[in-house]
Amino acid sequence: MKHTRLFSLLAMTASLALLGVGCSKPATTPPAATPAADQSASQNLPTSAPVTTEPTTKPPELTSPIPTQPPPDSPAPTPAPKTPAKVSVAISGFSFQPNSITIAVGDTVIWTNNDGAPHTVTAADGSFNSGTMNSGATFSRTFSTPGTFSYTCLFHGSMRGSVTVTQ
Ligand SMILES: [Cu+2]
Repeated sequence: MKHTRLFSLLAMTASLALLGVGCSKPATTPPAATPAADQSASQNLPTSAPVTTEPTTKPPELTSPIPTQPPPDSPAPTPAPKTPAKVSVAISGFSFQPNSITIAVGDTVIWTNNDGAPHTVTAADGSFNSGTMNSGATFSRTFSTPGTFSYTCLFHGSMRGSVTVTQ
């Protein structure tokens, strides 16, 4: 008799255990569904972030500095400091080429004897004189006073030139 009751009790516990296990199995499935809910929640977060953009308030600040730019600061009287120029006169074919030039005060005239024969550049008023210029020689003079200065070649009286110096 005792054995039968024990068997019945064991059977009952075994059945309860089976029921319990069976009940526990469906209970474990719900947790699997929760991650899906979390994913949906995470997807909502990024979409809400872009909505909170606040760059619309900056454009008015950028437009304000543009009209405030000061257009003045253009003092350009241009004193025009003349840079000394160098003018070349060739001595060729027994003539000064060009035989008449106009320069500014401070400019320099450079004569070059391209002839085979010697020549001179001699001022009529004696203010300057190159002396004998052999073939290929050069003579330069800087004119610091305005006026017209005639010159000639001491060897050939027909060779005449002039330098006009303007202020
Ligand atoms: Cu000459």
